[in-house]
Amino acid sequence: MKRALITGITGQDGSYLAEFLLGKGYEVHGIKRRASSFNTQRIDHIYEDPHEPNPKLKLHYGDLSDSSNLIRLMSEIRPDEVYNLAAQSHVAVSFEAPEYTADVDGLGTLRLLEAIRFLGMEKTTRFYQASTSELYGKVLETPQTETTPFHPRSPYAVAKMYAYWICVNYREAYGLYACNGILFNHESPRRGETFVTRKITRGLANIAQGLEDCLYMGNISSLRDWGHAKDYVRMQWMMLQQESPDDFVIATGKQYSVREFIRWSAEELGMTLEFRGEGIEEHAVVTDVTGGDVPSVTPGDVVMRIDPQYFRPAEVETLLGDSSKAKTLLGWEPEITAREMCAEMVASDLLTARRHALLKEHGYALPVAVE
Ligand code: NDP
Ligand code: GDR
Repeated sequence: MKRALITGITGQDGSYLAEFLLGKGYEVHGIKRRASSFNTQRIDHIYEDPHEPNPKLKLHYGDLSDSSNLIRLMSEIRPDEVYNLAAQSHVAVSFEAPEYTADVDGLGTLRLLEAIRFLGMEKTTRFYQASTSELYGKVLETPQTETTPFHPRSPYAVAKMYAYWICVNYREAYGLYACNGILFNHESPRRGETFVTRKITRGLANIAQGLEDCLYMGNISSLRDWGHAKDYVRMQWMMLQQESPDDFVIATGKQYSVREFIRWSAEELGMTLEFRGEGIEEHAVVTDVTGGDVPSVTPGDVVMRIDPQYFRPAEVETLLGDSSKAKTLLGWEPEITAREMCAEMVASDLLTARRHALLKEHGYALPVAVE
């Protein structure tokens, strides 16, 4: 039985990857952070009582900023495969907390690689690094491939660039089996609530159910290549099954604007939107309501406005990936389109919003968190 260690197991990708590896018969170990409240919601459904004999999923407290913790866990677990998914992964937040982001996203990767080397496991342990399309930043070539030059545009991207190169370096210097997956944006109903797609699907579902009035957005002209997290974690595993390590771009090859994603989400709920005005005056007006899922919205309502607080000091305006290498060498292709994913996310957030609305109607509602 193979043993895997996932850092960031409580995040979006970590939860899907854990499910995937358990399905393949792996023993899965995950690092979770100590928090003042429970932070395992995304993996509670696969959690196994440690008192049961031979649980296949084991969680350990740890943090990528703590070398001694990582060395101890690595020596106790002795994993065949390490998936380094843990990160301060929010680009906008990295401008607010650049030093922390550099420590966790950049040096955290080095700490894991050093733990493997220090324990003499460089010939037995394979390493996956969650690299990112943010490395391309101010894009120098479209579409972006494994050979497109990097130009990072945020403290997050700069930290991830260090992580990318330290993986390449440990592969070249010590023969470590280390791969970079240069993943473009991928989403799902488990996406963190402050990333743009989830903010939109959750916000509009809440508006439809009368729990919020208006969605406040940043740069909605931004273009992204959005895939589904389930498709992308499959590729993370595939990368570590090759004979020799390599780096791969993972993308769908299709690009849409944030504005388009807002329009799709509204359509899924039965609302037709018209975007009016320009720049920070731009707003979305409901022109038609056709579905039965929007009891609280009527034509003429403004459901989206621009708030400059969500603009970034430096923006990545456009990203579009070419994953031909992954298709040719590994036979990987995405199965879920961005529009299908949007529909799945809206359906999931609408269910939650309906539950909330029902509680509100009966006087039991808790406040709905918004960003
Ligand atoms: P999430 O933000 O959903 O998950 C991040 C995970 O890292 C969480 O489990 C979080 O724990 C954990 N974490 C954060 N800081 C630390 C720390 N100091 N020590 C240990 N664990 C920590 O990210 P995703 O699942 O979306 O992404 C996974 C990885 O892939 C990240 O590295 C991200 O940067 C990268 N990536 C993501 C893309 C995407 O579109 N989703 C695209 C390209 C790359 P907690 O739950 O406690 O917060
Ligand atoms: P990104 O994802 O920065 O690409 O990083 P995010 O969803 O945060 O932003 C995508 C684009 O939407 C614009 N935008 C807004 N973004 C947020 N979060 N909130 C808003 O209100 C808003 N309005 C407009 C952004 O400016 C941006 O252009 C994600 C993360 O998962 C990274 O960890 C990962 O490396 C990259 O994807 C690939």
